[in-house]
Amino acid sequence: MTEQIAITRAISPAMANCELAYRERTELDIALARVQHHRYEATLAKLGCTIVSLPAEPALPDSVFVEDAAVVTDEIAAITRPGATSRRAETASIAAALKPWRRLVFIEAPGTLDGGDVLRIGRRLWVGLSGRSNEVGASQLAAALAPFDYRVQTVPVRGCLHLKSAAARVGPETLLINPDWVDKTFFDGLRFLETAPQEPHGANALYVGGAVVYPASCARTCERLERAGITVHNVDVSEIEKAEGGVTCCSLIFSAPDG
Ligand code: CIR
Repeated sequence: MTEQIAITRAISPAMANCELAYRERTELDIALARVQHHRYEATLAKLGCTIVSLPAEPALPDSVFVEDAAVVTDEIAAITRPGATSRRAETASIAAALKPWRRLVFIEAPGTLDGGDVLRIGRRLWVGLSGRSNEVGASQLAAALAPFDYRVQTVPVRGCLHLKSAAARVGPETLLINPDWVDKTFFDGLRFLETAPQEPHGANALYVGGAVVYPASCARTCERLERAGITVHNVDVSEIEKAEGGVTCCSLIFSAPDG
């Protein structure tokens, strides 16, 4: 089987100063965040990923959320231009980490793009138009992927940070979705599972190694996943959730070339 690489980055000591868009700021326990992040990495390793762990960036509060700094397909790595200006410096070290693996392309001003807004299933790609990613960023990504036969479409999202706050892959062709934040109509041909009404943040799930890494905070939605026959690995990410993060955002997962 093709080796899966997962790039992660240690929690920044400045994480308490993170960006917040829809969540209220509450006290964040950095020591506990580190423990939770290590357990998250251990879960990815158990599911077959080789972890490439980057050192913490003390000056960049949100730098643990490596997903936002790049979009990696089998062919290229698009280094993003994050929507939050405080996050733009995160991309330099991610570009350096991805350079051995992929040809790099760069999203440029006035384009903005956060990886959390990019959902990929096979050769289909959806780009959320959110407070962080704009049409220009989406079309630059589509242009970079044009030679490789992807179908790229934009999707408006409302009420949440990113597209993958509202919908994420939980099976070969299944989406876990909060229909209040994104419309199902954009995802023709897919099967849907809905988040439990009490758990609006429950759509962010990480599909890897044929299983789903899923936050312990969303027990009701978790039951729905298990009832649908999905294997779930629960992780407690309470401190990451306080920074408006979830399980997809703490890693960049891609295939290593064979051989
Ligand atoms: C931010 O607002 O940018 C960070 N505090 C959280 C980013 C989470 N990223 C993600 O879900 N892809």
